[in-house]
Formats: sequence, C-alpha cells, structure tokens
Amino acid sequence: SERYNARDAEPRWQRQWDEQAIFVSKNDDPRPKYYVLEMFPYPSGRIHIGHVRNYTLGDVLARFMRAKGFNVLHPMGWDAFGLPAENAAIERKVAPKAWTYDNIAAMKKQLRSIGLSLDWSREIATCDPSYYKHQQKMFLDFLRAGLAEREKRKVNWDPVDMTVLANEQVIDGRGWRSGAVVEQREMNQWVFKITKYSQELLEALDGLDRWPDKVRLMQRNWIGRSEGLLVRFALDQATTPAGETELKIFTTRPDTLFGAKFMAISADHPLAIAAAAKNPKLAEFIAEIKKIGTAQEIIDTAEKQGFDTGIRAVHPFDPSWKLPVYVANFVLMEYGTGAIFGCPAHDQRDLDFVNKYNLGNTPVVCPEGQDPKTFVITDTAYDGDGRMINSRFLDGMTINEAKEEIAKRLENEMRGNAAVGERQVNFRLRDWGISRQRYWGCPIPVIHCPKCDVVPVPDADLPVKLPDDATFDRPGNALDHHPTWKHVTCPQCGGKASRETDTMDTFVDSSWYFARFTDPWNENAPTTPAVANRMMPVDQYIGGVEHAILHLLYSRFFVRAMKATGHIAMDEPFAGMFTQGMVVHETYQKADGTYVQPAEVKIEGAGNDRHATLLASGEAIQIGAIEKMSKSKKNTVDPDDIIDTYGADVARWFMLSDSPPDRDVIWSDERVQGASRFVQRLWRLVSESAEAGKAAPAARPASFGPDATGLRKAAHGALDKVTTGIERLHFNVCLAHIREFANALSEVLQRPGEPAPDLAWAIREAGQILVQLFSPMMPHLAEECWQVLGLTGLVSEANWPQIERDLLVEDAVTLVVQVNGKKRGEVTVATAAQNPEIEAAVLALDAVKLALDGKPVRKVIIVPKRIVNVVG
Ligand code: ANZ
Ligand code: ZN
Repeated sequence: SERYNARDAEPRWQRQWDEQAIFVSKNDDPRPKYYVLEMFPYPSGRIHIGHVRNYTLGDVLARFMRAKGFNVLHPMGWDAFGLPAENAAIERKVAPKAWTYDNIAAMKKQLRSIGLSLDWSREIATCDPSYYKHQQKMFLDFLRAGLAEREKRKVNWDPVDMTVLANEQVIDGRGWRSGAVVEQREMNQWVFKITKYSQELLEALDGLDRWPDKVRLMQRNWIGRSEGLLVRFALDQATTPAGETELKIFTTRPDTLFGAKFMAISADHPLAIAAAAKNPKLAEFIAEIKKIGTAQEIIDTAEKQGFDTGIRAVHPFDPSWKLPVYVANFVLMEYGTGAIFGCPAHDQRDLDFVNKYNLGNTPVVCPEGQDPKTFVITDTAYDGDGRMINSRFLDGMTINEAKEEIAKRLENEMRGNAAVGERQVNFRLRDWGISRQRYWGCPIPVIHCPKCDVVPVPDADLPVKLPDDATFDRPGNALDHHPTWKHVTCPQCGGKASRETDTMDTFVDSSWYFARFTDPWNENAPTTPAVANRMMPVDQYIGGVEHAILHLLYSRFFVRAMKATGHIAMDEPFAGMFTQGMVVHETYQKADGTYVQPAEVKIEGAGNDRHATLLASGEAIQIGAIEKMSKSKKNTVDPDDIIDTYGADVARWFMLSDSPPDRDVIWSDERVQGASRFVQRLWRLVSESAEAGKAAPAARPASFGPDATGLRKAAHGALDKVTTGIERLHFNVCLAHIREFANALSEVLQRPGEPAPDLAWAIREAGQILVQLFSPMMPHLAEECWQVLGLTGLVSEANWPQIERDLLVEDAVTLVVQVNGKKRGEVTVATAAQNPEIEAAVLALDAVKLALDGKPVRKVIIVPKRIVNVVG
C-alpha cells in the first residue's frame, strides 16, 4: 500500500479540528472538568524543541482525558512582557509591542503545526491591556488589603546607565551593559507581602501530594523556616562607639554558645556603620565587600572575608569572656538581626572564617561513641548529633536539651527591662519586590502627588496603558523619559502629579494567567468567581524545573491574595505538578574547537566506530558531550525542520518514547528516523487489519476461539496498561506497550489464510483499539487511520475504549523442555514469568535432573513461549 503522507495529512486534520472547534471548552459544560496546563511561553520569536516536548506531554493527557469524557480545559497564551522586547527596540529599532506581536503570530503558527488540542478561543497575551487592566485592578485590591506596600529596599544601581539592575544583570559586581561598578542603593520599591503567608505556604506543601517531592523540598528550603533564639550580647563599652550598648543576634544553635569564638555583623548593620565612621580602613573594607551585590548565590560562593572592628562583645554567661566583633561578607542584613555569633567547631562557614583569621575552635558537641578528650576539629565542622562537652552546666546534655536550657535561662535573665534571650521563628522568605524600572511591563497604577502622597488610580481609569510612542535612545526607563505620559493631575486634589513609572515584575503576569483562562472574556473583572471556582485548580500543570521555586511560589501566594480580595475561593492553583526533563543533544566541533550544527555533519558507523564528518568539506568532526540545547553550542534542532521532514507525529512520538518525561531526552536523528519508520509500520498494519476485518460479522460473535481470544487479550491488556500509564504520565512505558501490541497484531495478520469470522472480528476490534491507543500521541496519523478503518467521526472525539476486565486475567504457557537438544518433558508457567523463574522451574524437574546425571548446567537457552533447552 502507499506510504502515509504526513505533510498532506497533518495540516488537513489541523484545519478540520479547527473548523469543528472540537477543542473549545464551554464553561457551561455539565461534565466533570479537567484542567491541563503547560507553562505558557515567552514570545521570543521561535518555538524551541523544549516547548515541543512540554506541550506534547500536556497534549497527550488532554486528549486522553477528553476521550475519558471530561470537559477538558487546555488553553494557551503568551507571557509577553519582559526585557528582550526592549533590547530588540534598542538594537533593531522596532517597537516592543510590534516585536512581541510579530513573534506571537510566528510562534502560534508553529504551535498549530504540532497538532495540539488547544482551546485558542481563550488565548491571552499578558502585554494586552485587556489582560493587564485586571492585574492593575488586583494590585489596587492588594494595596487596600495591605498585601501590597511601598518599602525602602536595597537595589543594584548602575550609575552609568542610571538604572536599577536585576541580580542577574550584575556580573562580577558590574553592570552587564555599562560595565560600571554597581552600587547598592536604597530606593522606594513596591512589594507584595508574601511573607504574611510564610507559614501557610509552608504547611500547605504537605497537601500537594501530586507535586514532585523535589519541588516541594525546594519550596520548603526557599521559605526556610527556622526556630531559634534572639540573644542580646552586651558590648564592652571601652571598645564601642558612643551610644551602642548591645548586639542582638539570631541563632538556631544556642546550644553551641560555649564554643563561640567571634561575633560577625553585616556590612549594613548600624554598628558597622557607626564603627566605620571612625575607621577609614573599615569603611574601605565595607565598600569593597558591598560590590558583590545582593545575589544570594554570589554571597554563598564568595570567599569568606572579615574585618575586626575592635569592638568586643561580652559572653552572656561569663562577664569576663570577650568576643571580637567582625564585619563579615557572609552575614546578611536582611536575615535574622544581621548579626551572629560564630561557633567554628559546628558551622563550616564559621570554621573557614576562624581558620583564615586564626581564631581557633573549641568543640562543644561530641558525637556518641567518641572520646571527648581526643575529639578535635580541623577543617570540617561537625554538625551532627551528640552530647554537650566543654560547656559548663550543659555538659552531658543532648543538643535539644542544651538548646532548651539556654533558651530558658536567657529568657529569664533580664537586662534593663527586656530579657536577654527570646525565642523566635524566622523565615528566609522575603517580601516580593515587584518594582521594575522598565517600559515593557504592566504599569503600576498609582499616582504620586506632592500633596496627597501615593494615590491609587481610580478603578474607572484602568487600564493605565503603556504609551506606544516610547523611545529607547538612552539608558534607563523609557516611561520616565516619555515627554507626557507621567504628567497627570491628581485624582484626589486635582493638582499636578506624576504617574508611577515602575512596572511590575513579569512574574506577576504569570502568577494568575491560569485563573484568567477560566473566563478571559470577562471585561469587568479578573475572574468570574463562580467559573473560576468550578474550573480551578489546574489539575495537571507541566513545566520546567527552573520554575520550581519562584513562579510556583508566587502563584501560590497570588491565589491566596486573590482569595483575600474576593477573586477566587481557593488557596492552591495547581493540584498536580509535573516537571519535565530537558531535550539534550550531542555537540559537534571542528578541529579548531568551533561548534557546528547537527544538520552540517554526517554521522557514520555505530558504537566505537561512530564518527562524524563535515558534509560540506568532508573534514573530520569531533563528536562531543551530550548537552542542553543551546545556541552557543549549536546543538539545537529546529522544530520546523523536523516537522517539515518527518511530520509532527514523528516528533511527538520521539519526544515521548525514549525517556520518562521527567528525565532528559537525548535528541538523535537515528532514533527520529526509527520513529518515522514506526509511523509507516502502523499505517500498514492498520490498513491490513482493515482489510482482514472486512470478513468480520457485524455483530459481536457469541464466543471466541483461542486465536481470537489471544488477540483480544493482547488488545485489552495493552488498553489497560496504556490507560494507567497515561494517568501516571508514564508515557514512555505506554509507548512500549503500544509497540508490543502492534507486534502481536502484526503476528496475527501474517498468519496464512482467511481469518475465521471470530478472529476477523477480533482483528477489527484490535485495529480500532490500536488507533485509539496511539491517538493521544500521534493524533494526525490516528485520524487518517480512523478513516481507513471506516469509522465515523473523528478519533479525537471518540470515547476511550472500554476495557473488558475478564480478558486481563493472567494465563499460562506451556514450554517444551529439552536437555542437550532432546525433549525430556514440558513445563507450564505464567505468561508473564521472567527467565529466572522459568529456569528455576525447569531445573527442578525430575526428568531434567535425571537427564543431566549430575553434570553441571552450562547454559539454559529460552525460546520465548516455546522451548527451554538445558545445556549440560
Ligand atoms: C550560631 C551557630 C552555631 C549557628 C552553629 C549555626 C551553627 P538558618 O537555619 O538558615 O535559619 N545566621 C543568622 N543570621 C544570619 C545572617 N543574617 N547572615 C548569615 N548567617 C546568619 O540559619 C541560622 C543560622 O545562620 C544561625 O545560627 C546563625 O549562625 C546564622 F554551630 O548561630 B548560627
Ligand atoms: Zn493630590
């Protein structure tokens, strides 16, 4: 028969699905809902192969759940604000808006060519005023509810470009564009009060049992709850600037107080500032360490550095014990009190520090079974369990007992009118700074009036639209430069006032789009609560692990804030979360080290013989490591090329086949070709079963013979396994079962002669089940096959086949047993029995033992389902 022609079939089916609007979900659909969502893309200009994987995973589930009878919501939109559009404006002189919408158009075309079952009637772009209008409304609601605030914050300031930089834009302490040394400035910033929900966001993680454990752990660590003690250390007055009397620290290990060797404070601590005023060397040191910026990762990896202020603190349990106070680069002002005591024996950071500055260490916790007299710490701090030593009244206690004892004593000890110690729970989570000094973002809808201070834009004046005529010929915020945009009259007093020129962090845009999808047509409110409450939460969210912390946490906060302001009535946006792996690819390099594209090389041989040459010149190419696809390594493949050459179904099948969806998948042309051959094979197989099925009676036979039953067991077995496989997102396993079932059907079709009527009926049934099983993965091929089978309607609209459970019972096979090629008997085992099990059963047979006559077994050869030959 002729070959399946994807290039012809795919656009044809895509058009048909569109025309019949079969993926459009209606809000008044009475069936139970199922909401599948993949993280929406940033409109960079092109779909990359990672998108194809992400959307294919979601699409398989969406199509499956639709077939199972759910009202599936599977929308798509665009995370359309962000810096690249402004960069394009600077570099290519195109307006951010035009650039963004051009990209959206191009990418939408690409997405359509993948054959995704998306409801485009709900498409949203976050840069559209019809979307951000509602975001502005919610900002104002949050402001009234005390969930948004203006706050002085430290920001990275580029003094040449005169702009605030994100942490990622600070490279080695310099602005990424200007190269100027970045300053830390205090500026008024808008924040969302996510910390109001710290405890709740933490506790609710326990209930998210359809989230990956690793993602929940990352969120837990990010929220970073710790129970500890605030301790007020007295300062030795002789050493201390006037007016400073005490140093308050936060510790989670008060048990280690007798191992303290130093105190350390942040460069921004008031005591550091007071001391620096009198000590130019210290002031210099502080300026130096502040250059590394505010990024936590940089601070964590930077070499520990400190400067002795000369100030001495007094140990709370020994007035004669003085501890030096250092300014240190690893102490953050934003956490705890911005001050610590250092116990080097039990904290690695502190140990590195004392080893650098020769401050010594004294272990105070001794591991069980160690002799305290010989227990010493050199380069590795001990942070495990044990008993207290060298700690006066604590000696012999466990860590927890010691913590409790210290807390009790210091809580009860008063200095002035406050206790020296106070228990405290701290969170690492900070409020979410949403101010960005950028043009291409959602304007923050407030007005600054010299008389009335901050005035919210009245609801009736929303949206505050971005001006279309901004210019990008100088650094900084184009909204700020705009000749007219920010000059307004105050809505309250009618006087001269100016608009806020900060726009919102683009993470705000993506923190509620999933709720907007439930009713994107509502012009008056962000959501229609009755609809949102019915369609939310997202049942299965799918995206990259790179968003495991911020995007998911912000969304979890946002939904809570929306609940507090009446826009939705739930806490958690995503009932199920799945993080997919990356698509990775080999790299190819010329002798001079430059990378070349996969399309430019020819690969020959296999295994150790595998080698590559440059197509153009025949020069040898080095096959390099398998890495994440990136432009710099040139190891990308363009989805358009793949779809052009092989069709979308092949790309989809390949993406699903090789690895579990949460692991990386290695892109390989050889394997893509394998997927392509499989498509043709399925096509032939379905054509042949249509042919053979013609002999089938219209009515279901009253009984089935062994051949028909065998095939029906294979069909329903595959149906059962693929059904549970898709429900668990074990797509690669599903594909293996589909292949196995295709083999079984093919084997039946190759049998000579006309099939009996019951077998013909079973073949027809099998053909139909086969097509339905692969239809979520290869929907175009499936539609085409559906027609070949003479079935009416679209497979995309067909109900998932019913499993006949009585066909699933395990049955047995009987194998001939030979010893050295001579038949000695038979053995009956379960069909599913694995080789070791079969081997054991055979070797236990008396006839086999007898024939072997005490000779050792050299080999057991198993021909599946037929013969076992024991070689002695
Ligand atoms: C003494 C000590 C001894 C500490 C020891 C640890 C181990 P988590 O668990 O993350 O809350 N710390 C407190 N404030 C800090 C700041 N602003 N910048 C840097 N480090 C700070 O960490 C709490 C511990 O981190 C505290 O307990 C403190 O060091 C340090 F064997 O106090 B610890
Ligand atoms: Zn005013």
